[in-house]
Amino acid sequence: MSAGAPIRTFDAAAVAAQFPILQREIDGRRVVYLDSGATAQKPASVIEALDDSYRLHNANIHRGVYTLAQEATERFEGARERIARFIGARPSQTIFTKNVTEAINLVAYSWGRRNVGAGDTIVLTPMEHHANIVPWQQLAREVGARLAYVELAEDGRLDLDALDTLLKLEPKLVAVAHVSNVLGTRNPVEEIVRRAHAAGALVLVDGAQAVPHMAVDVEAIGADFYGFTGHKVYGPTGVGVLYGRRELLEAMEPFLTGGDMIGQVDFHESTWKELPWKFEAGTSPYIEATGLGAAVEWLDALGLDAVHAHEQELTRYALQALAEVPRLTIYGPAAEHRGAIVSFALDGVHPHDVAEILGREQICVRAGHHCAQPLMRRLGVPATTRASFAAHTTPAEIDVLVEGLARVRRIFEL
Ligand code: C6P
Repeated sequence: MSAGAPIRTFDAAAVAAQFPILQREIDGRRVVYLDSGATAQKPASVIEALDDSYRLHNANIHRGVYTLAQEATERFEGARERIARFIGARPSQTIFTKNVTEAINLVAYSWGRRNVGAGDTIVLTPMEHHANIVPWQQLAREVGARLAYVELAEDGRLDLDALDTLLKLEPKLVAVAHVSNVLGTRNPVEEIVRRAHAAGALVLVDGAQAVPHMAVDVEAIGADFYGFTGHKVYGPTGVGVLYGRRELLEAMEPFLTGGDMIGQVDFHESTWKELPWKFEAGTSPYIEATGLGAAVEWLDALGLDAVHAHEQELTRYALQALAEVPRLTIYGPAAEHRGAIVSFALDGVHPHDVAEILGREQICVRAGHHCAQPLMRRLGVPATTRASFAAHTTPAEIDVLVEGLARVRRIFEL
């Protein structure tokens, strides 16, 4: 290791050994996967759970009375219980969606269309992913509401005084990322909820970049809605989760309608099932849910606090090592206010070129606007290069990244 204290308490290499894809060599090189912010790789136990579900327990849920169908239903609802426990929620308030994007749209349509009207304000932050901006823009356009953005401080944290100023507008909702997918900023969501509730606003938290990396207790946070996406939590694609406060969910109309979510259907009207099924129209991703259940079980076995401590130390190590790279700008706050994400730019080199050159050596990072174009505008850059870490990331992989950046600088004669 070239900087910082060695990481002793957490055996990331042993964790990495559980990921088949991380054993791959491409062109004679081991894959250095630093793109878990885009999607997490899957440990063998998750792949095996999916395989098991398809091989031995596949039948449509909530329908058949035969053993296979009962098994599939039990496994689906068992996964819901496991995932609910993982985020400190009740199963009835843990709704399966396709991803966090759908979770946010569900709230924007079912709650927003009923509760936000002309002249109302929705408060967002400039660091939101498009998934937590565009649904609110659509709602605002339809009902004549307006959006207001909390200012960022110089280091990429939210300016809570600016939030207080916006709360004087008596907004209906504050929608905020728990962790920014670009700046890595870990927002003080408990404090934001406290202030927003005192002003009479509800709070939706986009937990996509938080849930894989730290223990999240939605009830302790006090959020009215909290969403996350399965594929970033070491689970499969096609499944996400929306948690909502019971009385809000009960008062909301369904988002999507059709099969499975109904009580009775007559020629001209229908009734709905109770929570959470009222919001789960059509055949649910019941196999994927078992994969996500296995993923949170896997994370629980590692221990979220240990994972978080490891990733914090890794982020600190990365920030120190990257700070020594000449002509490199790092975006976002100090390690103690960050999740496992570091975005940066090399002076005079397009972020895509950086990612492309690193990619030739199988160092997988993401470059682009990261679905956060308003934030890019605020930072005054077209794009950044981003390294994001996971439980399996080792300090040696950070060293490989830093060596790769030295090669990029040599190529561009910086
Ligand atoms: N961010 C990234 O590389 P979906 O597509 O619904 O699974 O996740 C959307 C999403 C919402 N909020 C945040 C904070 C996110 O980071 C993401 C996904 C990926 O940063 C893909 S753009």
